Amino acid sequence: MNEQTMTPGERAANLKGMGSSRKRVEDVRFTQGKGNYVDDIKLDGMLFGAFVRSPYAHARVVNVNKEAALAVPGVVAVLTAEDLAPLGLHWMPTLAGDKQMVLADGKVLFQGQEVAYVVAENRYIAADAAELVEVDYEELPVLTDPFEALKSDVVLREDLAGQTEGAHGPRKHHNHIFTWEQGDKDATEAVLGEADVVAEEMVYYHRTHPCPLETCGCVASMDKVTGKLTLYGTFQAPHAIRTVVSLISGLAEHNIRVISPDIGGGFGNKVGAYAGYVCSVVASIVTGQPVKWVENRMENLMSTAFARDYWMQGKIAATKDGKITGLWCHTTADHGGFDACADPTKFPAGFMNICTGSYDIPTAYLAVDGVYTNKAPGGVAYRCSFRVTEAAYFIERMIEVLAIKLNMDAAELRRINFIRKDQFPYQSALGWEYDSGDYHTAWDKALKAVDYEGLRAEQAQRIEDFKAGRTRKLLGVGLTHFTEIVGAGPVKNCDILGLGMFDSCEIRIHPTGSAIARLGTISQGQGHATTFAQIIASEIGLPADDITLEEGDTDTAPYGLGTYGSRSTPVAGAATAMAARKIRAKAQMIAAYLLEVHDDDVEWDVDRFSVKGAPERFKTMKEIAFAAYNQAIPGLEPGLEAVSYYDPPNMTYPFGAYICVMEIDVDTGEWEVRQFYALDDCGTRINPMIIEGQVHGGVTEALAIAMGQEIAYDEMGNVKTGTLMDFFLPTAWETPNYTTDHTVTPSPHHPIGAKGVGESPNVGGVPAFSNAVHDAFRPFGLVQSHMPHDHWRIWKIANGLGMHG
Ligand code: MCN
Ligand code: CUM
Repeated sequence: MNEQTMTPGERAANLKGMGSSRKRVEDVRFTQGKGNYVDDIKLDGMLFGAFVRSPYAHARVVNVNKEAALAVPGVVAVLTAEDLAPLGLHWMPTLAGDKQMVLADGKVLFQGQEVAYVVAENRYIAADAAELVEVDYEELPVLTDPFEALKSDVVLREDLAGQTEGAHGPRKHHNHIFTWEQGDKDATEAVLGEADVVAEEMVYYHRTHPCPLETCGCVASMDKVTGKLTLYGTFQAPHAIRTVVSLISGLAEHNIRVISPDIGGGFGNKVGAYAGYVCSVVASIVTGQPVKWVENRMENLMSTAFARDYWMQGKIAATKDGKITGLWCHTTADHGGFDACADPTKFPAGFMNICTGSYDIPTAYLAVDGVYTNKAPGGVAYRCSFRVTEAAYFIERMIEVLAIKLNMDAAELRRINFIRKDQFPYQSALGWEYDSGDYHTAWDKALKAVDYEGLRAEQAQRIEDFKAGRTRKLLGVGLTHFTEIVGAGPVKNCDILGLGMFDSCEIRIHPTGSAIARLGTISQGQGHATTFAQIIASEIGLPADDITLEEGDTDTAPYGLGTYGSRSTPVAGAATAMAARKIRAKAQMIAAYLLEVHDDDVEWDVDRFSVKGAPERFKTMKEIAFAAYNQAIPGLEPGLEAVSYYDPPNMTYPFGAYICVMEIDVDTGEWEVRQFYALDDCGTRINPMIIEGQVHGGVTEALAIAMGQEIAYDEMGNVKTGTLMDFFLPTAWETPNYTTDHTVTPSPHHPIGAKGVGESPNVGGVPAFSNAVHDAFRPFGLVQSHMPHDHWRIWKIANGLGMHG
């Protein structure tokens, strides 16, 4: 085959562009142990930092005695708040407009809080010496329940005493952080008052943790000769970290280089700024040596970015035929000791106001109260799309509860309330403009795929058999239709610490027709090096295999806001397409010049420009690239590169229909997922295999959350699930088979029509699993029970319903 005889289809296949299940290029390194993670970084003279952490959830720190620790050979320094105070670094600003102690300043607010930082020649010495730091604590009353906290006289945040205004408006109580309201309260209450039917329920989405395989860590290296600080770390937003470090340390931003090397899973855990980063930077500046800090598993589970912990009180109103007329939600949000949620500035409860879900609900009201408790800070993490997980769980539970009240089939109730295809773009009652969707098509496809009618018939038979004593197993059918909102976001609405949430891509074509692209995002396992090269391949006709992709080095990558909120494809993916199009536009001029025709007389054809009407006369992109470096048009600057900073006009709204079929043993509480069907619509699909992988991973995390995983506290504020002995992390053994499927509804405003997908499976998966448990017990009177549905809790449901004789 040569360039003359190959068909356009063959040439396109050669590119491995959009739509091809190109194998992940990064896996060659990862599967051969050639990944380069933070802990692989070893610099000359590198020291190691370890924290002394509080065993108490709430206590005054009366005294810290460093002497015994400092006497250990190999210990270089022990830092406390007193050492950081003169630098103004004993507290740091949080992404949510609050501030957080870097090292305990007079008191501690959660178990595992950082009290002192020991720097030593190696990790072992640092850990041993940390044990020798003597801290005198005076215990204080502990508040782990947000409802109690709002009534208690105990003041958690003494530093805020007397402050009636927070970063997001008035504070109602000394343990209250903010109230966030959306929608029309009066109108919603009026609708609820007049409705035929109102269902009311408290939906709790428990506290959990992303628990990536690689914990958080960094290496700070201050070069006192050049004045340059290099900070390697597990950062999901390297540029934002550089700016934050500059603002809080006073170092000039050009003297800071932040590098995110390979990251072993982030899942939102690695968005925030942690005490470990600040202490490592300070320690490196003080000692003049590089300092590494890497959390162990317990530290990771106890102290960095938890997820959820939302108490959602809901009321949903409908006509007697099941047409929903209104939705009301009041959420009590447990933020722990500091408000360190990583939300866009104007959204203290993230995008919780997507809680009208996939439904055409004319009137709605949402209020969220953020509350301080004696738990770890964080709160936006774990494939969450900024609280969309909570919102989807809430509405998908409320739909089920309403179906019970109406004595209706829950699939039919959804169908009659879906936003119709012709209603897009759709303005929701809580303020969003859904860009596109086709929910009915997806829903019908899903129900048909699992033989929904057949399942209901089987379930009816099962109930009969159960009642007749022929079986002890129930069958549950868990339905979910979710709508995601990803791609933060329009700069006019979305910023983090004043940094607009655009993203970027810079592409350089080399003379021989290969290329390097650099983005403002950073992969943590999502396969960006594979997929973004595919976008470029399709846009400019160079094979994806000839395109290197680089992310995560702030000295070389264009400024971007990073990877979370499934924003890379919606925002940086758009920037990639736009930068590629700039290159193509210049290539068109060069091609026309070389072919001696007018610019308008050439047309794009997969990997080349050819003369209109004379396809045998063409210049391939490879030829054009070379020409750009020596005989480009007189007067036109040489080279072939472009950069795009993309500010999306709107978010993208992926959606999906998930169905879980579950068997439950009422005597043991054991469950078994018999079938899990996941239909995702993420618009134009760049790499179907990677999408499938994202769905498998996300549904498995959803299984974990719904069926067992939690960060539980006792009344003393002790973390009861701080190790992988008691924090459920599914392995291949517990993971069921999944069937994936799709429809394609392109985003109308995205250059290639793509929507994000990374978080969809968690948004849709959790309600599907939970609804399956509820559905199994629905015929026996269960309306609502809280996750996680572990064996013990399921057994208790059965027991409470009198099923144990
Ligand atoms: N993709 C595609 N076609 C689409 C949409 C996406 O082929 N229409 C591809 C993308 O090009 C990318 C992957 O799917 O390779 C995920 O893309 P996207 O949905 O844009 O999400 P991000 O790249 O921004 O990743 C963030 C998202 C989040 S927020 C969490 S949390 C999460 C998730 O990704 N963390 C992960 N998936 C993860 N997967 C791994 N392995 N590790 C994590 O830490
Ligand atoms: Cu919310 S977890 Mo992801 O956005 O990194």
